[in-house]
Amino acid sequence: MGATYHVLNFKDLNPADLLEHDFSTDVLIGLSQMPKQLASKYFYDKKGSRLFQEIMELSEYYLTGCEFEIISEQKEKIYLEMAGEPFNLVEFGAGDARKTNILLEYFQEKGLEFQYIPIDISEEAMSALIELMNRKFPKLKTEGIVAEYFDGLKCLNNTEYRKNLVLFLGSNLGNFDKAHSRAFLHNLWNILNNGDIVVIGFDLKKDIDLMLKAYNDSKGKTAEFNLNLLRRINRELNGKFDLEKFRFYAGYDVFSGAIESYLVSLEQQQVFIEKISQSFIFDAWEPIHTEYSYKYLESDIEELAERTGFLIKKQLYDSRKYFVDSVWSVNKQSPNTLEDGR
Ligand code: AVI
Repeated sequence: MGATYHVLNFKDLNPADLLEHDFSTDVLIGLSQMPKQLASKYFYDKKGSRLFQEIMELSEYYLTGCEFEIISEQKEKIYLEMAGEPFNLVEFGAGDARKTNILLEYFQEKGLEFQYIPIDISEEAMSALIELMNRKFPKLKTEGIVAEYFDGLKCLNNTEYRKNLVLFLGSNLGNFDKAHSRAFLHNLWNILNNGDIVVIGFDLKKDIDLMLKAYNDSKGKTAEFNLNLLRRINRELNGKFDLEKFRFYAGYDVFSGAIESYLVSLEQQQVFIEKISQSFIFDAWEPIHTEYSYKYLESDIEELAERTGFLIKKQLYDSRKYFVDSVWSVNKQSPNTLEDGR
């Protein structure tokens, strides 16, 4: 037993995937586009992962507290879905798995037979998690995978047949745009078996000021988290970004339902990135888009489940109804409707 992890290697991927997975290529493509963009998946280097932990501890960032409350108080409702047969507990974007720990403890107390498969993009976060698992749950078989979500899915394909409980907590799905969330869930549906359970955390649409405060926190942690991406480019790609010449901005788009985050150039400037042998010109007030954080209506969630082949079994809300952990089961009885283009 015990906990181990492996890093998904480039050799595990097919050549078409390689392009997608190179930081320098993504930076080159993203900064050559109009409007410029950098993907939020690159936030999570060692410093970025630590900053995200700090964000999760802020009361303004209500999402974590809400989900903590849901899991602490309604864990039995998830347990009841899984009692009876051995299963894999797969978690996408596990991070420090603080909320999942509550479930792991509870499942062990109840004598459930399962193995834990956390998937996370950050090797630093994964190695800390594996250390924690060895300390806290030495008897639990844990096999971590360091990979992006879509690649992590490919690994699951290889696991032996067992019932699956898939966790996608923390509103992580909200960082995908609509097309990517559907594609991810559709791929997940393809891999899973009829009756497997998926628990997805959705941040619900609410008072706009409250949502804005969560991303414009008074300690400036979210700004640091975004700016750290430029620091990462400087360190890993030998870039020449002056962080003082950019500011963070987050706004809410009522039509798309997303908090949209940007780094805005404070002056006209040219930035050289040595590893990609290219300079990028920024106008004064030109933005780089860094992140979408989508918020949902209940009807959005219902539509998403239906279109991707899932049945909603339970909606677990926090007491303020800010957040929902939506419990879905894989429905392979009726045809999946993703392809019909509705
Ligand atoms: C990981 N993800 C769900 C967070 C979010 O709310 O979009 C990342 C984050 N960005 C700024 N603060 C937190």
